[in-house]
Amino acid sequence: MSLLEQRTKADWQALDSDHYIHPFTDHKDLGEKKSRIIVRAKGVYIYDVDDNEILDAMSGLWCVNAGYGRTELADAASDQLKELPYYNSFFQCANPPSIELAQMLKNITQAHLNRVFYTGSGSESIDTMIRIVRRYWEVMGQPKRTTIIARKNAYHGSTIAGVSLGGMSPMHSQGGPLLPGIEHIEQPYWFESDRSLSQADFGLKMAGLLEERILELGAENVAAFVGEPIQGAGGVIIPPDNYWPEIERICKHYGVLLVNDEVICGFGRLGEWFGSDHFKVKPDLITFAKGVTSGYLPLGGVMVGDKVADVLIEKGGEFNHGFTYSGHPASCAVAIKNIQILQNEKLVERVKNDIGPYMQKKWHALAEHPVVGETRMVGLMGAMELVSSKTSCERFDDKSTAGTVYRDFAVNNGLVMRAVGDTIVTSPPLIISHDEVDELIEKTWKCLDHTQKVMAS
Ligand code: PXG
Repeated sequence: MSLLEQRTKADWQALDSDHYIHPFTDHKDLGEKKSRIIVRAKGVYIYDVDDNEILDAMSGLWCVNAGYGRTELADAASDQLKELPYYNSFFQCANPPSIELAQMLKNITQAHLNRVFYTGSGSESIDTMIRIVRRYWEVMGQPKRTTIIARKNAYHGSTIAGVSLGGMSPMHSQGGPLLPGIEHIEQPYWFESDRSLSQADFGLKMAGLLEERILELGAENVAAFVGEPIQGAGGVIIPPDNYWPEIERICKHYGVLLVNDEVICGFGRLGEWFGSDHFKVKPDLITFAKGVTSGYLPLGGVMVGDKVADVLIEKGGEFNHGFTYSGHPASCAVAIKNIQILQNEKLVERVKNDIGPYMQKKWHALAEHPVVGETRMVGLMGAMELVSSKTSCERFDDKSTAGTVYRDFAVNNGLVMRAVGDTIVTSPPLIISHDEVDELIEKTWKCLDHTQKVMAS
């Protein structure tokens, strides 16, 4: 008998509420509302225990790039688990999938990114990256270069290093003290600014904040600047085109390492393999996770550029860092198959030339709705701002209410989207069809109508 046949929905909900501590959840609230139990998925749709079909316009948590129900990925995991379920990568050992994947990653990333360190998640990738960056400067004979600069409202994970590097104030307010040696500058969020500057002037101004901070701290104390190419969890904040090239120029000028956190933007999301390719910058390191396996198994990593890797390998000796699951054979086997799917089905090109432009056009048409102040989208990663007044783009007084009204109505009407305050974000699987985009947009419009009605009442 399957698990589903043994229990009722009420059983699951009661057990869940009694024993399961969920991420980012108010459990008193959940105890009253009860969790939605998701039992299966196919393509772009997830199905709950009542068999409601819900279009997942978030790819799970920005990760199911190849879509649900890929038997090739399940088979890759199963075959590998039968052959070699686990062995570690410490003590001069390796396994074939982890080696093969390293070469594939080298091939799909920029030419100077030739080496990978494997982790089990995005947060572990961030921790690893911080240790690599600081170790690099020690080996370089500049041990004072420890400070890492990131942005406010950035998301870099939930471990203590991830929380500290991220710029989420609700996270900073719990469970301190945080990691020392981290600085935050303002994010390039044009819609939240007074919008008096052109996008181009705003891009230069916000990048200039990095230079100001480096000068305040003294370049000799700064190890790296880290940023998501497009901030995901913060609300799909797309910087002006000149922002990243200017950041790169500043990093180069002061000898500061440039790191792109590609946990969301990587593996085709923006219509290029990586966000740094879209913004045409050359990071010294990138962190990745999520889309590398389309979320089918946990895997993350750091791609280390030659400049840093050569120094660490030539002069660094043993790097005292690693995880039990670094280079897990089953996760790596799934990643290999997943990258082959992205390549064979030309999904990255599809996002750039076909489904991306198709969805962007329809998404931007939503800006006509009376409660939408701005729409933005690159590849298949987008956002819209809910506002009370279209002309002034003023927010609703009761911040986050409109976003919550929208999100709850959406999920009860067959559509998953995330609300970040009053910003609605979307990031559907890269395999979404034209008809499914039409369905997503139609449902979105209905959710907007509902939100408008509730907010006016
Ligand atoms: N960096 C970035 C850019 C991320 O988006 C992480 C690091 C951490 O990855 P792990 O695998 O440790 O979770 C992330 C994760 C949301 C949401 O609600 C976003 C993430 C995770 C959970 C929720 O948007 N991103």
